[in-house]
Amino acid sequence: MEVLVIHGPNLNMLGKRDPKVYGSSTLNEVDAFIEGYFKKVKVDFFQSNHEGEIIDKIQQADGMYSGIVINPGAFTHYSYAIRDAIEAISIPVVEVHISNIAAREEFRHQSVISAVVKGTIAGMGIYGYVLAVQAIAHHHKRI
Ligand code: CA2
Repeated sequence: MEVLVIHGPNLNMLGKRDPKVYGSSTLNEVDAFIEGYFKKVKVDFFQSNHEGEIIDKIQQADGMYSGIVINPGAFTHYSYAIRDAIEAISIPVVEVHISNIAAREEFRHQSVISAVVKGTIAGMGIYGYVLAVQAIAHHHKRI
């Protein structure tokens, strides 16, 4: 089983600012944290600040991975292009937010992505990524 984790815009800044909202781990530490949970699942990681690169990656992942875990960053709230890319693929996609977007500013309450993913995990910090990978393994009856 192989799962692709996609980190959207500004998540390369993790650990460098806003530790109260997003924790103090850097993106590399987050990736190592996720990887450390799984022996039987190969996890690949991709980060981009660019919408088109994220869309390219989603399209390329279809059929190549057992599923995608995506934190679309602020694209969550307005990117119909990422939503369309997810809707067009066949593998399961799980949306993750480190923070509880429902408890933050009004503009973060809406996700245009949520309707086209298998499920969404928000507010569980970086552990949410682990839950999302587990959800994909469970979807394939691996756990
Ligand atoms: O809670 C999340 O994971 C978000 O997807 C993170 C996005 C935000 O726009 C969403 O509303 C919720 C922002 C990621 C920016 O991450 C930073 C981390 C450290 C310093 C600066 C930005």
